[in-house]
Amino acid sequence: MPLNVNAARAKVRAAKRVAVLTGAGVSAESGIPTFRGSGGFWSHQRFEDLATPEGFAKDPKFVWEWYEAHRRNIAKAKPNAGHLALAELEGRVRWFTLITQNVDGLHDLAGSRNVVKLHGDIWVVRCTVCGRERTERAELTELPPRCACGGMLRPGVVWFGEMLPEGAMEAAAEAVRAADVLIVAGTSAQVYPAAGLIPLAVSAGAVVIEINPEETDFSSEVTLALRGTSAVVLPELV
Ligand code: BJW
Ligand code: ZN
Repeated sequence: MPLNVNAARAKVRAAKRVAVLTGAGVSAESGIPTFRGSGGFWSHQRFEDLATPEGFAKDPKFVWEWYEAHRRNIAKAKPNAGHLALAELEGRVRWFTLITQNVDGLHDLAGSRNVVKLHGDIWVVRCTVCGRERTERAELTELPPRCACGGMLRPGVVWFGEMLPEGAMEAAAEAVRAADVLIVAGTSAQVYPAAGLIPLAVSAGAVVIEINPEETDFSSEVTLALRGTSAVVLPELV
């Protein structure tokens, strides 16, 4: 086993407070594509059309068709060894917060409990007129779907230019500021404010452990960079 994993394991073992920041890469081995990079959604789709309120306003049916296909793919996916390792780690550390940018719900399915969802939840739908929200896992046949009030529903996710769910960023920042160790797994760390949690941890003096097969903009700032996939490295770490 590489030396870095041993060093990282010692840091995690010594930590009283652990925070974790995850991104799309942790679900890649469950069969859910990432956003950026080759094979990512946005290598063949314009994010402006699919992940902005302007794109949705212009063509809600197109956006919903994409999201419904994405929802069906996620519905088939199972948590992988990386998700399971994080749930196991939570059981061993008294003070643990899992901050995720993912909307797929796989951390919940793996058994993680204290989860802060920065970018919403793909299983939630919200009315664009009355604001009511509900969990909806069933296949949506009529697209775009409608609320009981007649208003159009939208996916309960956060698009570019939109505010994060109330309190989510505050809870995430508080967890990171207090953490002895921050594990950053499977994110390109290009989307803010989530990516800002990494320099926040560095400046607060936390040990930052990055798990990613590729380098990121923050690789040179982290304490330990573990180059590998999360379904392999996270179980080794935990
Ligand atoms: C593996 C692996 C394996 C592969 N194992 N790893 C300039 C400066 C600062 C901010 C801004 C700016 N200009 C604009 C902004 C704001 C904007 C922003 O950050 N833009 C940047 C692009 C610059 N942010 C926002 O708008 C946010 N809101 C906000 O700031 O509100 C305040 C405000 C309002 C109005 C104006 C200004 C400010 C909201 C951001 C919402 C992001 N939403 C999305 C879509 C969600 C819906 C959905 O899922 O469909 O969230 S975008 C997309 O990116 C998704 C992800 O959560 C997010 C992050 O992506 P992630 O997870 O990092 O995935 P990838 O694909 O990028 O990377 C995968 C990584 O995994 C790679 O590194 C691989 O190597 C790795 N990997 N296999 C481990 N097996
Ligand atoms: Zn409504």
